Amino acid sequence: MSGSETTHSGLTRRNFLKGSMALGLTSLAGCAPQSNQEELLADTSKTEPEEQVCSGVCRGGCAQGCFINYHVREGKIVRTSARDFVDPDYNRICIKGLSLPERIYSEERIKYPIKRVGERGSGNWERISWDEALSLIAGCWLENYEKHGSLCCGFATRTGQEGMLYQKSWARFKNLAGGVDLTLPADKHFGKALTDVVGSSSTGTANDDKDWANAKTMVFCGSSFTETTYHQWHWVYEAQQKGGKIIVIDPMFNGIAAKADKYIPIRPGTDAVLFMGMSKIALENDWVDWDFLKAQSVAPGLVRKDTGMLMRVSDITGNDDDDELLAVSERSGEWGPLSSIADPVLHGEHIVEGVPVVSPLDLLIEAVDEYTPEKVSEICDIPVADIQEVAELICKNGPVTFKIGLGPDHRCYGYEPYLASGTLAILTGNLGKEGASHGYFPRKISYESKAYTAPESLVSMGDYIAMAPSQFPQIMETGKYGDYDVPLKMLIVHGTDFVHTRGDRRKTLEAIDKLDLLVSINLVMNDTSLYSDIVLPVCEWCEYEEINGSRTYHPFLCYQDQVIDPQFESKSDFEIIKLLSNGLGHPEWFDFEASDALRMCYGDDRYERIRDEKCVYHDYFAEGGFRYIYGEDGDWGTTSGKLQFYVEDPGDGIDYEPYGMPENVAEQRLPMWHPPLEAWNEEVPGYGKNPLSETYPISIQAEHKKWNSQTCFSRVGLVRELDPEPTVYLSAKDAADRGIDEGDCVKAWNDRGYVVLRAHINNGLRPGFANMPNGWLADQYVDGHYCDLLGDFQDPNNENCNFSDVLVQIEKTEAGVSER
Ligand SMILES: Nc1nc2c(c(=O)[nH]1)N[C@H]1C(S)=C(S)[C@@H](COP(=O)(O)OP(=O)(O)OC[C@H]3O[C@@H](n4cnc5c(=O)[nH]c(N)nc54)[C@H](O)[C@@H]3O)O[C@H]1N2
Ligand SMILES: Nc1nc2c(c(=O)[nH]1)N[C@H]1C(S)=C(S)[C@@H](COP(=O)(O)OP(=O)(O)OC[C@H]3O[C@@H](n4cnc5c(=O)[nH]c(N)nc54)[C@H](O)[C@@H]3O)O[C@H]1N2
Ligand code: SF4
Ligand SMILES: [Mo]
Repeated sequence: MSGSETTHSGLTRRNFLKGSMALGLTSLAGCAPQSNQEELLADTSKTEPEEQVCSGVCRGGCAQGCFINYHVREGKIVRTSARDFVDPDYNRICIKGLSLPERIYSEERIKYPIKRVGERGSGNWERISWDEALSLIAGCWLENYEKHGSLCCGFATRTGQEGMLYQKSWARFKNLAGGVDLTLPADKHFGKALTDVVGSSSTGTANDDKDWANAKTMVFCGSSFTETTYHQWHWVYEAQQKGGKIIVIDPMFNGIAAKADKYIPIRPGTDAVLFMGMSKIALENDWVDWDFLKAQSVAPGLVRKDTGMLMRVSDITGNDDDDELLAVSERSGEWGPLSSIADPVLHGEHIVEGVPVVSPLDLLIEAVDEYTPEKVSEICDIPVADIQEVAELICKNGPVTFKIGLGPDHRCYGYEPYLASGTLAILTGNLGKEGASHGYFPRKISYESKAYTAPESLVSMGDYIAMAPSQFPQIMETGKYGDYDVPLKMLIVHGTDFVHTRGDRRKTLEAIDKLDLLVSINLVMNDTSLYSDIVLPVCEWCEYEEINGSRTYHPFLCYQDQVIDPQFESKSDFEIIKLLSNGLGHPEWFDFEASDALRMCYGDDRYERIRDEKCVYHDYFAEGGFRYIYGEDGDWGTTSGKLQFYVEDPGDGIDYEPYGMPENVAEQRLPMWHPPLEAWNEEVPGYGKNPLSETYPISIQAEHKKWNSQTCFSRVGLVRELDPEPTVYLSAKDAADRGIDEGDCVKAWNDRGYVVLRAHINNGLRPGFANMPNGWLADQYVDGHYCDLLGDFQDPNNENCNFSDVLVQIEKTEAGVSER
């Protein structure tokens, strides 16, 4: 254990209490015990080792950010438990949080820096010192930098670590060193669409979890809520107990479907059609909240026929500051700024100062017009009566909370379901009030850290540019990204499994072979580490001071004590970044300590409060109480300032220039639908199935399971005991057609690759649709890899990985069974 204040082993409980009191119980800089006075005062002459309790945050990719007690005896963490938040209603922990001691002391951890000997991926390694590792990395980097400039080095990260110090320190380093950002674009459609439609924050548009209790209808679409969002389930259950109705739209009868009042087993990839059909029903039955629509949405605005943009006062004055929307008065026919027109027209075409304009609401009505209940029924494979019933419930039994999960996102054209469902929420007035929202995380966390991440006083070595990771093989092949020359020679991967997550693993591996140097910074050997040239051992989350970052559902900032010293030769990401900066000849970039970095991110006062109190509300919430309703102040933060069922500029915010700009901006402005690019394997009149499905008739998707946080716990024995091996779930029909029994070993393949794994039968799956849960590493499969099946083809409108837009064939195999 490090730091003199945190070392109490060997003390009796009484001595410890005295010591703690002398210091002031909450003023310990390191581990502050969380015990009540009674417990502390209880006389104990027991000889068992003293237990000290430290605070921490579990911060892998599940984004729950559970507040954790580390129970320490004789300098060792013996167990973890849930720790009290300021409001204990949020207290939770899961089996993965309980398994942290095993993760910390695991034999699987990388103990010291290692260097590849022999072929990439051969698994032969040589132990090296930190000095040697750093000089190899810096040597390669500086040599290439001199020849080619900053774009010689790429970086990839993703959901491995949700800490503020981690995220902002890497951001600062990359801004100063320059390079290519190849971070996985997962979950992009949903973030982009929510920003465009509902507003200010890509993921922070939900109300606080406690607000579930106010919902009368809850819509779960493509959300594996009881697997991935299980800590929120009790709020939902409470709402249901009060009479709230749960609607579940999902091609798989999943955990939340088992709790549904109405379950809709939709055809995969067709959600946008269902939501457009329901919007048509809302409009035709006059189940629209007109007051809300007029006050909060773009409905009273005017779309310029020439540009497709919403018309603004500035279009007339020429002054960009006049960015308010224009509207036309119903009574007088005169135009003016929207806020000055009490009776805006909602329909028709007009000429404003010589510019022909059209009503966005009319454009919406036109866009959804073809989606009659009969047509929706055909495309989505849902009975007309069910469509009517669900539409009526959503339109008439408000307030409604929409939870559109990531199922629809992980497909090509994944933007569409979020725009279409957002449109229904807008039409029915189900935003910005209690019980009504459409989002994922409850709030936007916007601590100002620009001074830290982009320091003006320091000069960077070159540009830092985000590029679509789907283009990684192309970049390595041609040295080009669109019009840019990209002399990418090395890649530094941290907090992600680049090889595992990018799609089409075999292409990734071929491209990696063209690099001079691949560096993986990790705790364990993941698929990327296995193919790396140098692997650096990183600290476990409790081995250094941290504060949770932006992605959590709960409304608290929580402090991670340094509970123990870094194990083995590991170093924290922050310390590694410091060493890299020194190696590049820039010690001045990080000439301070981790706590100074946290001070720069959060500000001195806030940092000290979090450190001392361990858990505080985000400081823009009222003290002593908490309530968060997104948008109740009418501040939507969209480009027009209004809720947008008409997205005037869907290309805005796509940062993968020059590659990733939408090709067809105009069609993305309104709800629409395309069949999935690959996984379209059922015959629908007018939308013939993909001919590839004759050869590969099964579409697979990857559910995120409660036993994994992506791959963060893949090598933790306790968790693997409960969920020991990769599996594929097949419908009873698909299994029977192939003579596959429960527990058989099967091979799934397509033109790109194959995987061999255990099969289970799930009667809740649609025939032709299989589930291959995510989060396994190459050596855990019998053979092959799920990611070998994935394509890296692109949605033409947005860069995103298409984990569930995949066709395969599956058959029983004996391969590998004997080795198991
Ligand atoms: N325990 C745990 N929690 C996690 C994670 C984890 O790995 N483990 N990962 C985190 C991350 S990064 C993410 S992105 C989220 C993902 O969490 P969720 O938003 O829950 O998404 P998935 O687990 O992908 O669930 C997908 C659901 O969508 C359904 N689905 C698939 N295709 C379609 C479709 O076309 N239409 C409809 N309506 N449904 C469809 C599937 O059947 C499945 O039920 O979870 C986060 N939380
Ligand atoms: N086949 C398939 N693949 C998928 C998905 C799918 O549905 N199917 N889902 C995708 C989705 S939605 C997402 S968001 C991505 C996430 O993809 P990744 O970001 O690759 O997922 P993680 O498993 O969270 O990656 C975490 C890695 O970071 C390491 N790590 C943990 N803590 C630290 C730390 O403090 N420092 C450093 N340096 N490393 C650390 C972990 O050991 C692990 O190897 O996966 C995607 N991959
Ligand atoms: S893995 Fe997620 S849900 Fe489980 S304890 Fe950690 S933060 Fe909480
Ligand atoms: Mo994700």
